[in-house]
Amino acid sequence: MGDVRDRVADVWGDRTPHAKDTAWPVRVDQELSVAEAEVERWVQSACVLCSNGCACDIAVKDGRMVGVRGRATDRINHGRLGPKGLYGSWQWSDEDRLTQPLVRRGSELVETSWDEAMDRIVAESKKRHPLRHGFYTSGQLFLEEYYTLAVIGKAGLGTPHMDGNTRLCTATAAAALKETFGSDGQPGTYNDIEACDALFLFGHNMAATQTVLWSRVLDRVQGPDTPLVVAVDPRSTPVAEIARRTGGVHLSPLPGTNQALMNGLLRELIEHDWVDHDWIGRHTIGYDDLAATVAPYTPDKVAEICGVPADAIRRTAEIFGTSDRVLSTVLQGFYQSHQATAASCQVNNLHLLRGLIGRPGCGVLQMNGQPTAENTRECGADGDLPGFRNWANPAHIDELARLWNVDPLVIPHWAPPTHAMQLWRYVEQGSIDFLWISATNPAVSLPELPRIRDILAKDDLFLVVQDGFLTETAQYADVVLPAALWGEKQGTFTNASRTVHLSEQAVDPPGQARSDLAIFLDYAHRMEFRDKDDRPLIRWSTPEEVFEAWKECSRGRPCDYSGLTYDVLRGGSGIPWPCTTDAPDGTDRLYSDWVFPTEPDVCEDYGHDLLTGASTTPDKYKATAPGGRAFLKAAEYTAAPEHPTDEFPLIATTGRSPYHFHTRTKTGRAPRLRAAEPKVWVELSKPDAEGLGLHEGERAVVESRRGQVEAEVRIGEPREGVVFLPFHFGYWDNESGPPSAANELTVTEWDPVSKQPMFKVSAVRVRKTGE
Ligand SMILES: Nc1nc2c(c(=O)[nH]1)N[C@H]1C(S)=C(S)[C@@H](COP(=O)(O)OP(=O)(O)OC[C@H]3O[C@@H](n4cnc5c(=O)[nH]c(N)nc54)[C@H](O)[C@@H]3O)O[C@H]1N2
Ligand SMILES: Nc1nc2c(c(=O)[nH]1)N[C@H]1C(S)=C(S)[C@@H](COP(=O)(O)OP(=O)(O)OC[C@H]3O[C@@H](n4cnc5c(=O)[nH]c(N)nc54)[C@H](O)[C@@H]3O)O[C@H]1N2
Ligand code: SF4
Ligand SMILES: [Mo]
Repeated sequence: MGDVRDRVADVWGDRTPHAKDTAWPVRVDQELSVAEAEVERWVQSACVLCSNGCACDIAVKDGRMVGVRGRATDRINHGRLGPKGLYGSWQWSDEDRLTQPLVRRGSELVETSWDEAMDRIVAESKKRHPLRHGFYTSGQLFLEEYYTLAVIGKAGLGTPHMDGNTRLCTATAAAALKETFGSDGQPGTYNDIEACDALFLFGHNMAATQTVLWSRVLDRVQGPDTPLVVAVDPRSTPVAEIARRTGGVHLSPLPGTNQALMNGLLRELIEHDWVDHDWIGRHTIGYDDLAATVAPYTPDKVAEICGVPADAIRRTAEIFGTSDRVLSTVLQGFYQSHQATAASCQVNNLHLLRGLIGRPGCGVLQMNGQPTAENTRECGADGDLPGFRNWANPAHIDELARLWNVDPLVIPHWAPPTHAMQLWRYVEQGSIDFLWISATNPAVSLPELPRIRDILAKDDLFLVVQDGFLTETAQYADVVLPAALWGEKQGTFTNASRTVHLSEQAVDPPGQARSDLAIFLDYAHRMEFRDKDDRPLIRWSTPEEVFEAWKECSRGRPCDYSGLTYDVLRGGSGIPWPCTTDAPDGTDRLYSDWVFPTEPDVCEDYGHDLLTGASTTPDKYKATAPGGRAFLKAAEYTAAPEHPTDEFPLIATTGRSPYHFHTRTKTGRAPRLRAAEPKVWVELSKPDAEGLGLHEGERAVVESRRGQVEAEVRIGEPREGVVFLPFHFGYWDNESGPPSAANELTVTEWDPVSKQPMFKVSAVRVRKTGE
């Protein structure tokens, strides 16, 4: 079955309803700029415009990408693609692609050769102590690129200052999984959608941000045995609308109050004894402490803190407490807040209280956002060590040292790796003055942009930016490296459901652009990194060779890739890790044996106090004798660091539109998507708009203590007191226009455990433009 409808007007496409516990039907989506008969080759890949990882084939003609088609045989999307996958992955104009390296001469960036650009980088690098180097990478490169970068940073230079924009994105997913289960690793699977009786979305606007996954949910909702849907979001999103339609609940908490709400839900479960005491006795630690912590959070008290009706809290808890199989997803409404890890752990706790884990339909999906964020984490290109190893466990450091044939002391592990918010602080203070940014655009995506621009513009900073386009960030660089993008290079990546896909090279990169892998390898060779025996530290050159090396690094760890090969990944569908000789087809669902990776010699982290972020010492951790049990971790609610005042009476929250991806470097250049949402807007509730005398379509200024944005007014979705702005609109196509980036407004604050910044709460005021 095919579906050729316009996916801008009709984001989720035709319904293919089906019953519970039956397979999601196939529907193949395709978009071509030429007649199908003219396509010369179809090249296997998967979409890199969100964490869903929809498998597709790229159509090629005359050396150019001319379309995409969803792969019917793939376990993730069963043929479907959403608007970004269909139009944003290849339809962008490449007129202004970077095709040659650039170096700064005075105030100008001028074209240069690869040799000169790389020599300049290497000269600056050799001049400096390793600890003056910082690397800020992405959730959008390939596994092979991250692993190479991680080895360069950890065993070549020996700097702890490496993190990804994944800190802004999925750091909390990783943190919440480590705190509860001992290690990162998605417990659930997308297949739980077919099997669940209730679906909870915590701060996740799946309808806009994983549009294909939402089609999968809609096909259950429209079939027989409709699951009850619960949406927790201060805006009335399409998810909230479906929640109401299924007889579920839309809870609309004030931004920043998730932890109070979660404590309230847990208390209700305990009060009604919707608890599997036998199961938690055998498989968890911490019940008494959890019960004591949540005891004061009565429905009335929570109703007051969160601004939601007490009965809605009761009903929500009842749905969780009495449905046979519950699937939960968690994303930025929870992750980008001041109690991010705490609130996300409470979702895990709801499942643990009832033993709803490791069984069909009972998944927890601590979601990813970016397409390859999972790999940043696994490979240790963020503030983690490769293979989910524990930086505080000397045996794990020894394993890496043996694998790389280096002295364990070379691998930085004397303190936790530097998280991105701290990395930027070090650059601000000048202790890091060599910063290499790859595949991310912090001049638009980091909080408090006026501050970030000052940091990027520092005279004593040597800045390398590696991207396909001359982004807002690249304009500050001393050296700009032109990168090959998706379709122009080969590699693998892993989606939010642990499924690994291979993306083949379909076309040549433009001009002299090179893959990120080739660039990192060139740097490693020029730096002459050596192992203990004076052999080159990095002895691979092709993506497949890196993949083979990575398999060894992952062997025996929770994210075990040892049973995978490029050829196996060409077999029709992506495959979920762990994939080993014992599980050659991969593993759909983790923890079906209810043994969690919490043993001290296995776990990725010894954990933290959720309220303060203080680390648990190894000895204290060992004393809890986890024995494969999961942790029920508790925390009180604390108020957000920003709150409405007389001067700034509204809360601004930020997020996404279905048509644009982040700072729009691709989707802003794809004509269909650009036309769908050409410029920034601000959403207000009806009463707030009336109070301010604002009407739909008028222009308004939104101001915080840090900056301002001018935007078009839309009236509708947020709850009263809350305004919403998409963060997509930087300045590359709006250099002389009024400020349009939501991060002009946001604040430099972060969660104490995951260190993920708080993009979802800023105090603002709004006025009509010109008043
Ligand atoms: N179309 C599109 N899809 C994308 C992306 C994109 O840019 N565009 N980016 C991808 C990436 S990297 C990511 S991380 C994901 C993000 O995917 P989501 O997390 O679904 O997206 P957001 O819009 O950032 O935030 C989700 C919701 O959180 C709500 N929210 C705000 N504050 C609070 C709060 O205090 N509590 C609660 N409960 N909810 C709150 C917002 O109203 C919003 O609807 O999307 C991925 N998919
Ligand atoms: N206010 C607010 N701010 C936010 C968020 C929010 O919800 N609200 N969400 C945060 C989240 S979750 C995220 S993930 C970040 C995203 O923030 P960014 O990572 O800054 O956003 P992107 O626009 O995706 O930037 C990726 C860059 O990589 C380039 N690129 C793409 N592919 C490749 C490649 O293969 N190689 C190289 N070298 N470059 C490539 C693209 O051209 C683009 O410039 O934003 C964060 N910022
Ligand atoms: S849901 Fe995500 S991965 Fe799938 S087509 Fe859309 S953007 Fe691409
Ligand atoms: Mo993200």
